[in-house]
Amino acid sequence: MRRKLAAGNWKMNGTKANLAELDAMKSTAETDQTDVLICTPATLLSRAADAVSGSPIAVGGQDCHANASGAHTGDISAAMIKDAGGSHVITGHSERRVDHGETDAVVAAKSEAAYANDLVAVICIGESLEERESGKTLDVVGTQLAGSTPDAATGANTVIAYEPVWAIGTGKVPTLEQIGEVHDFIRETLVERFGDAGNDFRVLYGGSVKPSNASEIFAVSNVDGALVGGASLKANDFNGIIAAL
Ligand code: G2H
Repeated sequence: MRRKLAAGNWKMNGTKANLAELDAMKSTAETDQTDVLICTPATLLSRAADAVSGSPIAVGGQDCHANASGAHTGDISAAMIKDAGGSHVITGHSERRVDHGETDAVVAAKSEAAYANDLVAVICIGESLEERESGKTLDVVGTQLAGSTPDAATGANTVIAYEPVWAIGTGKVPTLEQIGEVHDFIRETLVERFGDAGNDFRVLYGGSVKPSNASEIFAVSNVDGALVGGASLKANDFNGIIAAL
């Protein structure tokens, strides 16, 4: 039985003042007994880890370098995320793939760095609008899933997040049928590659998830939770999503 996961991605948002939002999420996370994760900017991670200490909320990073250390100005390593109190790291978010030219091979290497430091990798995949409209969605998602997921991936060290790029921060949400088609495909592909263990991976949906649409999305087959951007910044919104799980 896969536990549901409500994961927040604060992206490049938040300063110390925003840590109060984490406090306001604690009681919902405790009552609901679902897994809750907030991936903060690196600057807040250590403080966020202190803020959620003793609660069921986990914190994580939004990216890590594939290397352990060295001359990579501005980057952070998986070990640094672990040291700051993180338990997870997002790898291959489409904004990193687009803004920083990250390829599937780079995403896989970053995910391996996560495993080496006892972090769970939240590996993101998803098609662009052009790819969706030209009927290439499953090809693109299948290629990204194969290339970004290391052979060492398991349901314990990896979460897959399906995020159609055209639905991110746009308010546009795929139909439930479209979400179900891709999530079923991801599950089948994981089972083909990893055998029965492919059933252990949680597959999250991401892209304009809000309290008002969370329940119907979570009811779709093979949707094990959500990776939430904008609606994870405010406890009022994110608590509604946690409660919908
Ligand atoms: C997709 C998602 C969080 P939003 O990027 O990863 O963002 O919920 O704002 O569409």
